Amino acid sequence: MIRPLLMRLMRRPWRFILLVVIFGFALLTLTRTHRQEPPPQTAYYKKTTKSFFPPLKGAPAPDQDYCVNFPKDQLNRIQVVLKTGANEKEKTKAHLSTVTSCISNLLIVSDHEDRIGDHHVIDILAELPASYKEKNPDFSSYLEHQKAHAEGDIVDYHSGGWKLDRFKFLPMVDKAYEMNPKADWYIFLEPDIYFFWDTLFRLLDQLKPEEMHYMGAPGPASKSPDRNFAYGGAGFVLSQGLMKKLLPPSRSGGYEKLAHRYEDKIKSECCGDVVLAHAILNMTETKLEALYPTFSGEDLRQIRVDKDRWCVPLLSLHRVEPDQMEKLWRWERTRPYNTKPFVYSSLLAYTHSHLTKSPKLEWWDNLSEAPVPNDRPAHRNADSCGSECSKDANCLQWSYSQTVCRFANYIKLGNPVDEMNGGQGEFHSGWDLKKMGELGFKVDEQSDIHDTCQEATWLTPKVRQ
Ligand SMILES: *[C@@H]1O[C@H](CO)[C@@H](O)[C@H](O)[C@H]1NC(C)=O
Ligand SMILES: CC(=O)N[C@H]1CO[C@H](CO)[C@@H](O)[C@@H]1O
Repeated sequence: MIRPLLMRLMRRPWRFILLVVIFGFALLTLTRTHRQEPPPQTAYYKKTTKSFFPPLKGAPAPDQDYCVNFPKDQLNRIQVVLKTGANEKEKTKAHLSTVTSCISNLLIVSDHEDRIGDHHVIDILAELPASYKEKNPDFSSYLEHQKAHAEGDIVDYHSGGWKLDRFKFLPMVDKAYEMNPKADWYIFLEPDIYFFWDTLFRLLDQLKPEEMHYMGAPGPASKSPDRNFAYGGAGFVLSQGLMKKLLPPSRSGGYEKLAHRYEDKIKSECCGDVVLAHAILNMTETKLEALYPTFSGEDLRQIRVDKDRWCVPLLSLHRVEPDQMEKLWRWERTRPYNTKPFVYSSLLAYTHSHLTKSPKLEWWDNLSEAPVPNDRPAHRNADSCGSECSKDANCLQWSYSQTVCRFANYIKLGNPVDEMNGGQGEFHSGWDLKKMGELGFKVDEQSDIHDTCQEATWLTPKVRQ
């Protein structure tokens, strides 16, 4: 077939040339149009990642070391910083015995110097130039505290503590770099943040530390109308490449500190995380790579699991109380193990374990929001509300109280309701197990819930222009 064709072409070379020209032209236009239309950026991508910190196998012993399989070699690459305050001692202790218990090179910064167990807590405000504290009412509680401390008294910050919080951010970043200038990644946490280390390592493993990275959840609009900053309450991550540019060497040795450079800015701004974002943009021209809801900043009762988030890796939770911190840590370390990343729907096995017994709870408000239209039979009683929810394609959970039936297209845990309920009577909540099952939520023979998602969908960072 081919041979005679070739011979015919050889006999009439102009045909051959024409063919090549046409083919070449077609190829050129094809690549042209390809270059003109870059593929649209998708919100999610799929990527196989390896497990770094698998839970323990088998039943835990009473004196179990939950750090046994923590990847210690990763500690050479990361510098974790815990920012706390004198009035957060209980939370800090809980954090140090759970989430940060495996971080042997942890840096703890606070508004006063302290010892907690084996840990030295640094008074990071002591690093600030004297000019910060002069004629600055925000520092009056700090100065009183220091004076009392020097005289051997123990005093609480009471209400003054939160005013000082914003002043910790810049010297905290300065200190982290000064203490460990070679780390690939700098991770900043607060004592009520729960952090899933396995998710962090799987995320960092996909990135190059020498590139510029400033990652976290965008802050709430109430703090700054331009939400282009990483909200402190969700935790945030800076790369080696970024730190190098953020803190250039100074002529007199050491680094040009942020706390000096942005003193005026921090005095006039509301919040430390907002000013840090400003400093990062000003020094490195890097904007926040928003990875919400992987960095979530939400708490256990309010966190929303829905179709879109079902397979999104979960990295941080916020406002986790000390007792919850301990319970969740124990659960995470001993849950049935699979090699997949921890995603939003994995959390349901913890928050919604009651569903292995019943799809309903009494005296419970699951934070369903959308009231069903008035004329529906759903409002007759709790059972009707539940059965109407199962007929609605979008309804994943419902609540019934005071003759009002509400649906939601998400799954939340919510709160217990006082049985007296202000004399307002019954409060029921229910979840639609059939639709949750279709999404991947299943209870096995051992009444365990696991492996809810087949393949993780990682978030593409959102960067505001
Ligand atoms: C950083 O801030 C300084 C002082 O406000 C300003 O002069 C400089 O142009 C800024 N640089 C960038 C890159 O925005
Ligand atoms: C405790 C709580 O947050 N309850 C809420 C439950 O949901 C209803 C409807 O949205 C709200 O009105 C309640 O405040």
